[in-house]
Amino acid sequence: MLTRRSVLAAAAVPVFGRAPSLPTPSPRQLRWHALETTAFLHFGINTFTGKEWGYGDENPNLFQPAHFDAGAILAPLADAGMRGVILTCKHHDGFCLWPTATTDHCIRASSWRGGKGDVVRDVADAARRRGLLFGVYLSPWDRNNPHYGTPRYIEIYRRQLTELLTGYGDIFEVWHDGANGGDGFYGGAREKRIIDKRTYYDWPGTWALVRRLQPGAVIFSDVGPDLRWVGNERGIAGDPCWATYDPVAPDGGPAAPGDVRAKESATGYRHGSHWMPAECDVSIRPGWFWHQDQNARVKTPAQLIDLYYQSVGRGANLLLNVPPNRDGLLSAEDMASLHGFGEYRRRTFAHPVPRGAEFNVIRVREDIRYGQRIDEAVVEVSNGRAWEQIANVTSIGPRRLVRLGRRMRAQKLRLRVLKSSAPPKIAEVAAFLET
Ligand code: FUL
Repeated sequence: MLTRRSVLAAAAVPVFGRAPSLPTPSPRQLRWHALETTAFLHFGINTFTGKEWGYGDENPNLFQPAHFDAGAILAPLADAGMRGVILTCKHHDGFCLWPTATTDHCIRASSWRGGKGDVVRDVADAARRRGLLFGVYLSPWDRNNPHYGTPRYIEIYRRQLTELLTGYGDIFEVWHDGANGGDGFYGGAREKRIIDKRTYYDWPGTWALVRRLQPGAVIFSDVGPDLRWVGNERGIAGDPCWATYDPVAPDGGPAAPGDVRAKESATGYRHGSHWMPAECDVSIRPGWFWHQDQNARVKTPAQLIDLYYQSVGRGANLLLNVPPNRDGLLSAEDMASLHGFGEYRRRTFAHPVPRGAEFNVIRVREDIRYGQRIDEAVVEVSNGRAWEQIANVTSIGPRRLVRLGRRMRAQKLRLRVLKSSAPPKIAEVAAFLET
């Protein structure tokens, strides 16, 4: 095996005068890093109206996924290597996919399954059966709720979160998006409500609730506290992509969800003060929700593979949205792409290549329990005495994948660290063959 353990990995390490103190991941962040790829399910009233952002005045009875089967949705996702799934329990339209006590704008008001359906329950249970972790998306913006914009809505939002975080077992991730405020139904008012993104939600209070109810869950938003938005919805991390970061608003002041310098979210800061790695959310289709007329525009396996290298390969995680259709299942086009992506991952990454065999992909990892220590390094190979440089990298962190663009053979492979901010702790240097 051409891996670090058997072959090498040595490094020219700068000498340090004092012990470094770099940000390090929490146990909940470490669990998340190991997942690499997770699935997003955008499913709800929009699936039936054809919209991306529902106004909040939809008739709940439109929700009629006649063949809904959470197990059938999750099987192709798990086969494609997804290790967790996050469901849009409530999108901006305010329609709740579980029988919440907080509003009638929910699944109970649909005749589907006689008003007894609970999509959150079905997905959470099916995830556990498949060995996937389960996470929740709860839109802070609610275009249906009459109280949106007042303090009372914050109480309602927290009650909804409490229902989700206490009634559905272990939650690995809580997702708060940044789209906040604007036109809506708001109980019939049909008006525009603008909120102060920095103060209205009292995010620290909501995050404290999540910590209390689900201490193992990572919290995602534009500003963390555990995971940061990567700054685009194309699924592409910056290069470099540092796990450390300090969110800043466009005006240089304190950032808030929906009010952050997105460009810098992509790269993070080399010497940022928080461990706040990037999550790359992207849809397999042009839209987040399923639309019939987008069936021919599902990303191909090759496009998903490229995204994998541009996200996971740069040390971020990929959150891939695959929206269920009106039947309550994944469409054939999406399943075909997932299958191709999964086959590629198995074929390429199941085993590192043996010594002397051909390879064209390199994977290096730092032991991030000690922080992100390496600033810059080169990958070198040797078939005799001389070492030849085949790649250079900056940020590594949890992982860096390098596609070499040509096949090579080598007896030895090493990572030579050119610059680091503390003595490097290398977890892996391995070679793979993509075909
Ligand atoms: C955004 C939302 O506005 C989109 O509809 C989608 O849910 C995306 C993942 O997050 O903030």
